Amino acid sequence: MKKTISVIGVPMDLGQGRRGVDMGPFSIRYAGLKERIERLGYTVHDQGNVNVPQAESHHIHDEKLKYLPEVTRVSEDLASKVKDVVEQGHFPVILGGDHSIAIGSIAGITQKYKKLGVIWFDAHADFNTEDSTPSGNIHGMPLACCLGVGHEKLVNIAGFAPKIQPENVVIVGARSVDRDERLLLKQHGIKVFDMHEVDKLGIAKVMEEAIRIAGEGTDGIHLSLDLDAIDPDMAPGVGTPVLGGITYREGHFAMELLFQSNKVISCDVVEVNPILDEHNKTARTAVDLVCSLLGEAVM
Ligand code: B3U
Ligand code: MN
Ligand code: MN
Repeated sequence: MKKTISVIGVPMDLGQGRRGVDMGPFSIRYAGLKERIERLGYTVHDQGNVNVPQAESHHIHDEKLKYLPEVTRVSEDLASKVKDVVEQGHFPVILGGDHSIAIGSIAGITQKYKKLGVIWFDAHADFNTEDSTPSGNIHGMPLACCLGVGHEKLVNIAGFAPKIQPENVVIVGARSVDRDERLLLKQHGIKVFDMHEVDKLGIAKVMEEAIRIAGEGTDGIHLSLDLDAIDPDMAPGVGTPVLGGITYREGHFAMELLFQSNKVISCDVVEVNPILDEHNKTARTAVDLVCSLLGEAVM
């Protein structure tokens, strides 16, 4: 029997500086997410959206941690929604919103999957803290938070920390990492397959290693898919596009290998911004990738 997929939207744009990413869940649904997944033989429950406060009705109190109280509140809400869904045995597909939502999604998933492996697909490392951040944007910090590194409010979502261990975490697709962030990654022993390594080793070898790191001895793998990992030619609608990304074919091949590993239990799909997009191309790329992750090409 195929797993039931639960879709949860998080229209969050408080974790970064460019408006419009709050419409990500709408644009991904509009691109046919539910119908496409149903066509693969899954049952899909759309759980609707988590409530996110409007930026205009709130002030920035801390330039190094913008909208900290609001992001904290949404993360707690999301964590409890995701926990319910995984406890029912569903596979959550969590739609951002900016990448700060991964703090809440991983806090929810790890209440069931205690030893979780994480594959972080991203042009960035999202490993800043309030001390290293160049922007104060929390979407540059979620991976660090999940490892217990960062502001105590964000680190302790759902009342425990850390959520994950460095030896089960791997970043794929990085090509824009800040100087201090790089030191933090080294210090915490995080494996990073940047674009140099994707070019050198090929995506098949990179994914084989990534699946080993995140999958061996863990209860499952969570894929946190930032669309800016993909090259801007297929994913132009993101807040911080970076040239030289994962190609469409590499992206699909990576998703197919993840499907074949049989270890993926959940995913985030983040940073899709329809205001910056070309005719919803990025949302369509996102749906295509999720379908490959769920076995569309290799049934
Ligand atoms: N590392 C930078 C930029 C950034 C992180 N994530 C995205 N952009 N999408 C920062 O602000 O922390
Ligand atoms: Mn990211
Ligand atoms: Mn990114």
